[in-house]
Amino acid sequence: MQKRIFLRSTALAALSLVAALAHADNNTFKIGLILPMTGPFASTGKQIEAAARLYMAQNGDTVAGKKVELIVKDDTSAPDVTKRIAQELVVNDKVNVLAGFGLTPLALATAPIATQSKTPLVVMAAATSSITQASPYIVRTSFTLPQAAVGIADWAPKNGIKKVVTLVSDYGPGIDAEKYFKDRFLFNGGQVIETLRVPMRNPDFAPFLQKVRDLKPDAMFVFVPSGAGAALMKQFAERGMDKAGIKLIGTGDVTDDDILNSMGDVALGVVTSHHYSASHNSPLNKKFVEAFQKANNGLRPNFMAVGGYDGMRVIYEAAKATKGGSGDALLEAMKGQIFESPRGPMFIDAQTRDVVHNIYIRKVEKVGGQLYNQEFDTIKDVKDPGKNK
Ligand code: VNL
Repeated sequence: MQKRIFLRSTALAALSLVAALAHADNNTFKIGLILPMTGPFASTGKQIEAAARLYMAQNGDTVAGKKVELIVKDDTSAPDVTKRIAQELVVNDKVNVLAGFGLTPLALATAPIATQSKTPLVVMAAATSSITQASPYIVRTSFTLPQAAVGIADWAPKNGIKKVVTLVSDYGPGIDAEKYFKDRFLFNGGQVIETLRVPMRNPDFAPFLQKVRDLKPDAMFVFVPSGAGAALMKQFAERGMDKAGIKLIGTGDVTDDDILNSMGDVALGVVTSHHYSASHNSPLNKKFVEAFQKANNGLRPNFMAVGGYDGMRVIYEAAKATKGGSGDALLEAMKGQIFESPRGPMFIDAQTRDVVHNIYIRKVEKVGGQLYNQEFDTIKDVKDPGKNK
């Protein structure tokens, strides 16, 4: 009798231990953050990781009573690696959500994993319009190139720029930028006299810039991915393009806040359109920039950081609403979120799962001895024009 009771109680203890372990697992909310942490796009990974950690430091590492676990993985910006890591995170780590995605090809390669496993995937960086259509589980907190490109295409012809040569990185976001800039600029009465595409990786801009110089447009419209702007600016100056009276315009990727201050005076006066500037004039942004710099040795946050920070906000709020849920419930709770970002007001369009936000026209100016993209005009609540086809 005594023995039976003893056996029963040990069995019960063992069971509750198993339950406790399962519960422990059930008590974590896992975010798999896949980023290029090494290689030519490492600045994007560094900015987003720093922003995600800042968000957690400010908002705590528990949601709905669950411990938030951030698992950061380096995909070296190779699509097959991104996809493999995503699969491991889903199968082995059982993450609630996948996030990051520094480049378009990395997001596109991973989209099928999100669909098959019904795992929400938050794109914090990549910006080709079509990405959100690659899986119904994709939500985007970065931006789209069509959103950014039409702003400058409206501004330029009203400001003496009638003849333009475009120069873009030859892959998804560059092709979007070229198309949406050109269509809108032509519609506005402008002329695009040449469209040039440079390789995405390690481009040598020199022969392209020479061509632009020979064509003598009023301006050169540029899209290069975050990080590549410094090399382009340097060669632009070396060829004396600015002295030859050729203006530089583009989406804000080229005057990326991460590297802008090191570009020197050649960047002064460059006008771009984009969704985020570190000098965006709002109390929330001032707090964000200050806290980010304090936590990262003075590093200035760029638009990648803001995509990561807002992505964490979308994940945290969805986790709260679903008590640490996953799959379709978590995805549904991401759709339609509306909030103030350091960039300004934004929301996640429930139909397209894509970001809607203001696009600002900005000019590079010196403020307190430092170069900033100073916003001087606002186009409100811009939806991705790529979704209206
Ligand atoms: C992409 C778009 C990447 C814009 C970027 O920087 C960027 C992309 C790395 O979709 O690949 O500034």
